[in-house]
Amino acid sequence: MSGRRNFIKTSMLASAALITPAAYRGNKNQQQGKNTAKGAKPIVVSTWQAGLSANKTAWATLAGGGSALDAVESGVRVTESDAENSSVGLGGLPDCDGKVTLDACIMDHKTRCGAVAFLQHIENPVSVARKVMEDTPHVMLAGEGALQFALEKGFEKTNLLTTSAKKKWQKWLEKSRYQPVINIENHDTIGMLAIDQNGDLSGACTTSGMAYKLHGRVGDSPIIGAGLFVDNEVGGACATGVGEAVIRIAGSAVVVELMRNGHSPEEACKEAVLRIIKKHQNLKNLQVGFLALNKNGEYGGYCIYKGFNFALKTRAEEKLIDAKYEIDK
Ligand code: SD4
Repeated sequence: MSGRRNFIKTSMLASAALITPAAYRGNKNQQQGKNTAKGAKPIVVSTWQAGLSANKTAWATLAGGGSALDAVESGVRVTESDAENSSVGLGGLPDCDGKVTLDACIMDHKTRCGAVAFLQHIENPVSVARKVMEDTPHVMLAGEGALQFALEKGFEKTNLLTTSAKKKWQKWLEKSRYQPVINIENHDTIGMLAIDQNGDLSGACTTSGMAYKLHGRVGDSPIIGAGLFVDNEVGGACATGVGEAVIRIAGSAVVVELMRNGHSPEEACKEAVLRIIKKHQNLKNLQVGFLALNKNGEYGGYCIYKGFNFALKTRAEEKLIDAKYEIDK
């Protein structure tokens, strides 16, 4: 947990010392390569420690012969409904105005996808995203329209701002006076990728975004190709961390394209991380982690700074894995 706690914890406005791409220290001691889960079908992987319990629920679907799509939806719903998790759904830390606004998306093996952004009052945005995918000709609904759609579909309006999250926000207000100071909180957005018994892939990603973000800010998590991308011929990828950096390189789409061109999941995640490093002048606290799963059930993750981990579940294994990283700090 401690790695996760330190994952993102600074201000984008901070005039902190620059860590430039040229100055960063790569960790030379790490072995590069494939992580192959044996007998890896079905398989589910997801970001962070919270992924362990989310994977359990996803696994119940997969082991019963259910689809990867149903598995990832049911899996990430566990994290969304966990009031203790301050980065996703219920209990998520609010924006600078004290509003909990949620981003989520889902994508399946037929390249169908759905997303909601800047959605308030709905505990399980991933399920609204699935409805967008299945019941509309659109890919993404945002804000009031997304809420109206959710209510029409029978989702209940819920107060997502828990007492503890409200207290943290009020404390933040005292010092920060509505400056858009973000990244100062712990983060554990959930991205999940699964392959079912048919060998089909799906993925989901859901978050309350950066705590104390500007009202209206949308991150990478609901953006197909940024926070999540699935191509059933190749594999899937998802991202966690500073969403702006992920969006700038179309992160998850890049990881999938790198796998298409022969990279292992871990190598693909590393390449995407290196691209982010190359494209950003100041790497100070710019943390991003990618997680990828290919069609063969090989998986891997990579992050900028030490501290990102991901959860794996197969018939043979259930564990939390520390992702390799570029900067040892
Ligand atoms: C965002 N990528 O809203 C999300 C935050 C996150 O772990 O992943 N935190 O930018």
